[in-house]
Amino acid sequence: MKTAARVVCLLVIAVVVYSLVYMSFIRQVMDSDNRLQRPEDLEVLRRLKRIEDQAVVEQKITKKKLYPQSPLFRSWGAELTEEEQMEAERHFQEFGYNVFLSNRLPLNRTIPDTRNIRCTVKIYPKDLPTISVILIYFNEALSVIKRAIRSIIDKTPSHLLKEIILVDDYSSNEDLQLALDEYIDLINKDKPGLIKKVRHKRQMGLAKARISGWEAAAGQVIAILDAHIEVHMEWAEPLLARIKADRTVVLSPVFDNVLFDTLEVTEYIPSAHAFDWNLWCMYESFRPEWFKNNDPSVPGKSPSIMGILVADRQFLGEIGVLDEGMTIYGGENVELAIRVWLCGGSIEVVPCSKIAHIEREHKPYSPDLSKPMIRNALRVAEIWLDEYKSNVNIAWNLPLKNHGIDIGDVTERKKLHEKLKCKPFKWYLENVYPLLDSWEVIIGYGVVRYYLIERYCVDQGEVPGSVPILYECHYYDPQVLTLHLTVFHSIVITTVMERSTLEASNPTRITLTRKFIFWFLNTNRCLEIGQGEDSYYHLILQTCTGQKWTIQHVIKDF
Ligand SMILES: *[C@@H]1O[C@H](CO)[C@@H](O)[C@H](O)[C@H]1NC(C)=O
Ligand SMILES: [Mn+2]
Repeated sequence: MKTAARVVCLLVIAVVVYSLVYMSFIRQVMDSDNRLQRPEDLEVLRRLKRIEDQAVVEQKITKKKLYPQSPLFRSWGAELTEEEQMEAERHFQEFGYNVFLSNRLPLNRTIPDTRNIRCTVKIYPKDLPTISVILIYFNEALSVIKRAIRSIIDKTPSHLLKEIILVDDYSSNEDLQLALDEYIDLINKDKPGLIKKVRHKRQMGLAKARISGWEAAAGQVIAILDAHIEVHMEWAEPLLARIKADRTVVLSPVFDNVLFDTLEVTEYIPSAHAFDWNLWCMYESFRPEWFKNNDPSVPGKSPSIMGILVADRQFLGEIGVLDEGMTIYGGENVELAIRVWLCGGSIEVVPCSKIAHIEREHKPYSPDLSKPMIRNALRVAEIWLDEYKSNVNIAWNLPLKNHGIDIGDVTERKKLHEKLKCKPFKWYLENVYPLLDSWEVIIGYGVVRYYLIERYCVDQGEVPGSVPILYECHYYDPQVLTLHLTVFHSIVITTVMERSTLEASNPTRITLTRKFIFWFLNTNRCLEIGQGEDSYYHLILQTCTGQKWTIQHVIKDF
């Protein structure tokens, strides 16, 4: 009773105090408002405003925007002189991010701690394995590489940081030689041998460059990173602790995005890494088991890895590091991921380990990357995908046989497959990545053309919305379709890029809806074209009149 009274009393006092403070605050505001209402003040304000407007006009005259179309200046750089704008734009064209700004920011700039609160209170053991950090680059801006080095040194416990290995995949910009070497010498004077440099005399491509970094490393754990990154505080400890507990896990930290123009760090929420049948990577939700933990700081299993990877150095060697036969760019990360899972390891994303990573606005110097992508994907398919390998052909709209693309010699990698007694790919699909549709129901793919007027194709239509339309054939992605035979004896057409959701093929919905065309074979309704009221031809579903479509590649008769 007494306690209750005291509580009530305290509350009353609190309310009174609060009201007093509040009232006095209100009064002050009102006072100042009143004061501003005086006519002489208003006149002063008006004059000030006029001067300000004048200044703005003058600024607009002197700070002319030289590159109104450039993405670099969309939300940055309004105060730059013309000379500065020219310099900034030139660097931007060359590197795809804001080098001008990077050159002016401190190498040890502070970045916001974006980790989950639970990460910040974790305590890690002192005796963790040592780490070699490998930075791979090709024509990176000097200040960006220096900042990566600085952040790694500042934010990795020095007794754990074995070395930093710079792998220069035959860059052509000159300051990556002498000027970078000077910076390296400066650091190595304090910490002899901390920074090593491997410079290739011709371009090796991503896979071989990474392998060369692995070969040069001596730490118990290796981290292979891009050079346009900054690590967050305590980035290494959660990775090293996890590998200490299980040497067969291959890990990825979580990337935050560093905006290419303002270089501000924006937080990315941890999620798993995955890929489509064209072996292009993407984010994917963690598995339900992870969500059951109800703890966003615990590592989550992941079907794949985006590229940045952290692993036990020897274990990575035992399972074959990376495939040397992969050229230039693309697919090497998926190859590693599938191999790790099938041959005795697993992959995890570690939410407490964060790395800020610049996403370039454009990739400089890169010719069309789809050629090496396709070649590498076919190579991965041949070595690892067993009976599912034709899905890669479908995804890239290549014929199933005789695609005519040289995938290099795969005998060594196939031997490795046998030697390691790796599981079949079906196991991976069932246990690791069930969200990847196995495409077993696909009966045809490619461009779908109207039989009479061959320049008309079925097209995905506008996105979002994806109501299929009739359109002039152009053979690009929105017209590369897959035809799925459903259990309802209907055919579902989707574009290759869309993940097909077959449960959507409700047999009562005989309409053209969103991404799908339901094409019923045994209800005597067909996908046809008909003249609309606007006198143009449109896709329609109607009682079959004998119109036909030709499908570029047919897998099974139907
Ligand atoms: C960055 O480095 C400078 C010079 O070494 C130092 O004075 C400053 O305190 C550092 N800033 C941070 C945020 O560590
Ligand atoms: Mn990158």
